[in-house]
Amino acid sequence: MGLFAKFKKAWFAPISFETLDEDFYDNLEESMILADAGMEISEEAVAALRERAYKDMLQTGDQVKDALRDILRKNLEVGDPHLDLARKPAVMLVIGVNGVGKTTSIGKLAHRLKGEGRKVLLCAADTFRAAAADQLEIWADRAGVDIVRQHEGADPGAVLFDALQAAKARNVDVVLCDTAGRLHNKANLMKELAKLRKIIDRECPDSSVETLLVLDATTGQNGLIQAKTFKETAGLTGIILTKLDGTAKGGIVIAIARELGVPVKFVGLGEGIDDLQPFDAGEFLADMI
Ligand SMILES: Nc1nc2c(ncn2[C@@H]2O[C@H](COP(=O)(O)OP(=O)(O)OP(=O)(O)O)[C@@H](O)[C@H]2O)c(=O)[nH]1
Ligand SMILES: [Mg+2]
Repeated sequence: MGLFAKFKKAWFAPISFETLDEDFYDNLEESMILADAGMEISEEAVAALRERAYKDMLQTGDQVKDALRDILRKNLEVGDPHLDLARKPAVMLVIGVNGVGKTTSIGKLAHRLKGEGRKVLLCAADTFRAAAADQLEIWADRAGVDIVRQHEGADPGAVLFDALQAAKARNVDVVLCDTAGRLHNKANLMKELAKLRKIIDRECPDSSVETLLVLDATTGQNGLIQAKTFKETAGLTGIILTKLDGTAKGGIVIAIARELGVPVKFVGLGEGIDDLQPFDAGEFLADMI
């Protein structure tokens, strides 16, 4: 059983792939839309499947499933799903609206990267909310990695600056930077993210840098609208899709890749430290369909 199999529940599970009649195609399209894959993608995929079934004279349910996986996989191939950690200290700027799972994902990621033998440093640049740095510190302890933090209300840029100096001095492999999900308004938030990015470019011009947007899978298509704003202003290199354990709407993975053109790099499948997995399109489709 693959990683995603236990979340399969409401996706294609109730559909029989054995009889290729009108009902089958209608049900398939409907279930894809219900799974949040998006109307356009669902229509296109089903049309493509019809054509493929006819042209290749597909007979068995397994052949049909394989064809559908193949069609959907093309939507998921939108860039390298691996983190770029090549040039040290690699800096991962983790962004997203409040409550999506930024801090938790950083904790999980720190644990994973440390387990791979990397030296990790956390940066508490969410100074807006009281207790945000405390929460990150709890994760630093759990993962057994260092953290750079300041007092509440400190300038996030100053915290990041400190963290980057520490990273260089301590020969750190990767800095994971937590950011605020909410400021006084959205324009402020975007301005702050741009400022953080500038500091990274100035202090670590040769580093690998990723801007990872954290999205909550349970917010479905609404989350996608937020994501577009972040994409336009912050530039994104990857998505961390959290709370996939809490939804039957796994199709959102396909909609994200297609509508944002940014690869999902990790998925959150629970609240525990081990519940973050690298996203693998082949495995996902094998389990879901
Ligand atoms: N079930 C489940 N819960 C998750 C997952 N990721 C995060 N959570 C929960 O979501 C809640 C919010 O997580 P945080 O990490 O605090 O979110 P945040 O984006 O840092 O929030 P702010 O700092 O307020 O902006 C917590 O209760 C987490 O345990 C996941 O993959 N699955
Ligand atoms: Mg947080």
